[in-house]
Amino acid sequence: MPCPEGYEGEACDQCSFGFVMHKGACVLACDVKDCGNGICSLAEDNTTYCTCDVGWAGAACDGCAPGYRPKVVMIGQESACELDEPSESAKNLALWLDADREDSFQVAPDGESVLRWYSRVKEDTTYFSSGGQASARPLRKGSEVSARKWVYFDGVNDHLQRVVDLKTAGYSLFVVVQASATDQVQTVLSGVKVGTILHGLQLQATNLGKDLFFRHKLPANGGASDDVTLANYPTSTAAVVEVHRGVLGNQPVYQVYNGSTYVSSAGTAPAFPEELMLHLGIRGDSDTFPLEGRIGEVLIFSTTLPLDERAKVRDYLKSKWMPLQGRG
Ligand SMILES: [Ca+2]
Repeated sequence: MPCPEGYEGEACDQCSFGFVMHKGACVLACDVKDCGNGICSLAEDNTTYCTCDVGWAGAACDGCAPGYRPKVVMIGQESACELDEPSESAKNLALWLDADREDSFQVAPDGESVLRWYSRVKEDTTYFSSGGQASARPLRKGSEVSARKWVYFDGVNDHLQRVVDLKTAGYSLFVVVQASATDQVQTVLSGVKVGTILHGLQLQATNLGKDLFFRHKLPANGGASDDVTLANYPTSTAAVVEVHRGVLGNQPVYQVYNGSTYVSSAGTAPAFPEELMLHLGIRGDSDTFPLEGRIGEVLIFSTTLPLDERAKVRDYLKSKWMPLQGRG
């Protein structure tokens, strides 16, 4: 007498191929697991697993795969994962550091201290380097803010540097940073023209960790500088910091975004020098004002992004790094 469908063996107590034992019965393999965004697959040993659709991952294909993020959808629409990209402006990226990308890092054998941080910009094989001393290397590790990994600077010598070629009149700069709220000036990012000791660019958390200070200074303008200070910038929580070099009434200006409005400098806002030695976590010409905090992502576009593009990049960074905070 033949066994019922799904059973085999002398006593018909084994499951046939394509069926698995589930709650005492042999059922179709694909009935036992909900592969939300994928298909149920059967392995040689009769176990099942989900083969996820592109962009999805996890045992039940219910999470976004590395390199993808949850797409914001309307109520009633199916959830989706979209490619983890800042926006269509990505083609104008001159620098893209992403702390969450495993393949962007070369770390020491301890598994955490950063030796090299590569840019995600395609065909850019150069990297930020921490130099030789172990005590000067920031650490790449997870945080309580999100499941993603950040690069942590301990406030004592930690820094990364690289020459960045930015022959551009305008740019848009975004940094995801959380500086500790201590009574000291902290350098998030700085740049010096190669071969000089003067600042080309400084981004600092200062004044009890509550203000953000941006300065652009070039040797050519005799030490004068354009300064933009934002009071009460939320450096005690992770923030997206933005600086845009654009034009306002025929005058080049810096625009720094404080979360709701743009604050502009009154100066002449010189462009980047051709080559800039860019430093993360330390002021370029000295070991002073080191950052104690963490950096998630750095984006530099080689053009001044229009307002709608800035908003898209900002939204991308917020959804990626600050999922529990307001999207403002
Ligand atoms: Ca250190």
